[in-house]
Amino acid sequence: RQPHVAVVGATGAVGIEMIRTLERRQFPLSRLTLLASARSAGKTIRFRNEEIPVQELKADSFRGVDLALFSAGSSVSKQFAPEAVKAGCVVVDNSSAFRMDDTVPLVVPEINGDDVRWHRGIIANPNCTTAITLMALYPLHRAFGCRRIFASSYQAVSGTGARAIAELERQVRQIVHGEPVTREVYPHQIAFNVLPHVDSFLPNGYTREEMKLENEGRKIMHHPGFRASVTCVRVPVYRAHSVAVSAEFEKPVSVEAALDVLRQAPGLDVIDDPARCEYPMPLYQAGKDNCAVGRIRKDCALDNGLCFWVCGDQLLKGAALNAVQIAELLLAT
Ligand code: A2P
Ligand code: 11C
Repeated sequence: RQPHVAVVGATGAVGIEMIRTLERRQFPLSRLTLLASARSAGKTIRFRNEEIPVQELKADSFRGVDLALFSAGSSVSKQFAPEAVKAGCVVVDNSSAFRMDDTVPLVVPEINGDDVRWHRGIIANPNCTTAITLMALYPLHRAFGCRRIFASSYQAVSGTGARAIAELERQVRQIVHGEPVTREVYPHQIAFNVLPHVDSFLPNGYTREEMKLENEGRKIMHHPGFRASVTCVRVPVYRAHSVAVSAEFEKPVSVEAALDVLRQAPGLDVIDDPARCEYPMPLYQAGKDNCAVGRIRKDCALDNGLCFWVCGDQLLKGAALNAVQIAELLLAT
């Protein structure tokens, strides 16, 4: 019997991609239930030539549902994922609510797919910047043993959600028409600007988003000693995150050996021909399943160090695609 699948947050930037990804990958499901807030009840979303009505999420929404993909924020996940599990449903949760819970696997299928086996009803999907960075870092870690990284991210507004996409569009229009710029989502104008601020600040001066790379990276790579010093930056890009990484390894590394490793890594393309101005860029990674890595060079300030630049569609590998890949693994195990 094929599973009855629900998408929670079906009208959001990630939810829409989850629905498209289920359709595109011909995920075997018998029925699709779409859930969002009361504001969206009555809207319809097309799936496999059918207009499916969006329903208001309620505690009893999961009766008869086998598998639920959640992407409606942490507070919705905290409140409703346990309800779904009680109803016998397995949850793949894209929020940060359960990622660091020891009873919840945190999975990137290309890295630690076996971890889905020990779930107790909830499996967490990693932070988008973390997932994209690890797609390139993990194969290098396996080959050379990564000690630590220094990284800066360049994160697209769609990471914040549908309202932030609208904010960038509106501000660009306002500036072009010489109108006053209005703000609703970010603390500063995002159009023609960059904000060194993603998520909320912690007592150590980093933001929550910045610390996710170390904390989630340790769990996903099974590497408790991994260290990461990160600056996360919001840029006026609609879609696809980029990360500049300097990584220090236990073993000596060369660009050639790193390229060999990266060319064989699943879910990753190498685009690296600086002489022809070829390197990954978010504009061209948007809409692609694979992440892309380039600008691979020896780090001139670290021993056994490499610098690289990795880009990925954070709504896909950073969220919806990874969640659907986890669901596919669940069906296969
Ligand atoms: P809605 O569109 O009805 O507000 P994004 O990250 O793009 O902002 O999307 C967030 C998603 O989470 C949307 O689908 C949104 O639904 C949904 N959502 C937000 N709050 C709730 C809630 N309290 N209950 C159910 N869904 C919610
Ligand atoms: C952003 N990465 O681009 C964030 C959004 O941990 O799931 C997702 C935050 C998270 O703003």
